[in-house]
Amino acid sequence: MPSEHADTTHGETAGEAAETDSLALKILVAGGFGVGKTTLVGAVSEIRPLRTEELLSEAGQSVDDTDGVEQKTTTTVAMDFGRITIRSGLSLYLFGTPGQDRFWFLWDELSQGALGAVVLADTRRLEDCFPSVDYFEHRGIPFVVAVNCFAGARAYGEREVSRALDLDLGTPVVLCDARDRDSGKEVLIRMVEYAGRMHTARLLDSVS
Ligand SMILES: Nc1nc2c(ncn2[C@@H]2O[C@H](COP(=O)(O)OP(=O)(O)OP(=O)(O)O)[C@@H](O)[C@H]2O)c(=O)[nH]1
Ligand SMILES: [Mg+2]
Repeated sequence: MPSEHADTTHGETAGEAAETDSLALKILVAGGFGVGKTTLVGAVSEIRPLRTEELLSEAGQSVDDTDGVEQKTTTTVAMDFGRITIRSGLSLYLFGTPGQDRFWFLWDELSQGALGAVVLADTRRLEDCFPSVDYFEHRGIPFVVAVNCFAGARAYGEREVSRALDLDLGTPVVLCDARDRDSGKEVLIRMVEYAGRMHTARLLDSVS
């Protein structure tokens, strides 16, 4: 669940207290290997992002498919962590997942308490994000699909991507550049708005 910090002290009026209230939401940044998760968290984070990169080794060459990201020399082995303030009183704690199948065991731990997720996709290998899409769908965690538009990749529209991934109607697809702060922030705002709507709808369903 999202954590809420009400930094109120004795003697404050309700108005003053409201101004100092702050909400921190946990968001996952997921997707296949080398799709730009670490890049996105680093681009938007206002603190120095925590990274857990290790060099890609020769031993891993057969499983680490760097087609399209040939300049990639490292991979995330635990998680990325960053923080962004969306507006006064609302910040997001970003947790980037490791992209390789051998680190799946970390996902359940990472997704604990997450409001929602961003699934990054690369249209040159869209199938790599199927496991992430399945993971969040099965657990009922709201997510948006953010297509990281690599140079040289054919441009697909949001509808085409949605159809190719067989997404539930309403699951947002956003085009982005993971290296660009404003673009990444836009994705996160869409994610928070969507997750807010989903969680509210579920709450209303549960009391009706
Ligand atoms: N051209 C281009 N390159 C990008 C973009 N985003 C990331 N890259 C490059 O693609 C490579 C992969 O980026 P990462 O951010 O490490 O990908 P990742 O999803 O964290 O990778 P893993 O943690 O190993 O799964 C890096 O070499 C980036 O510089 C992009 O939008 N355009
Ligand atoms: Mg990474």
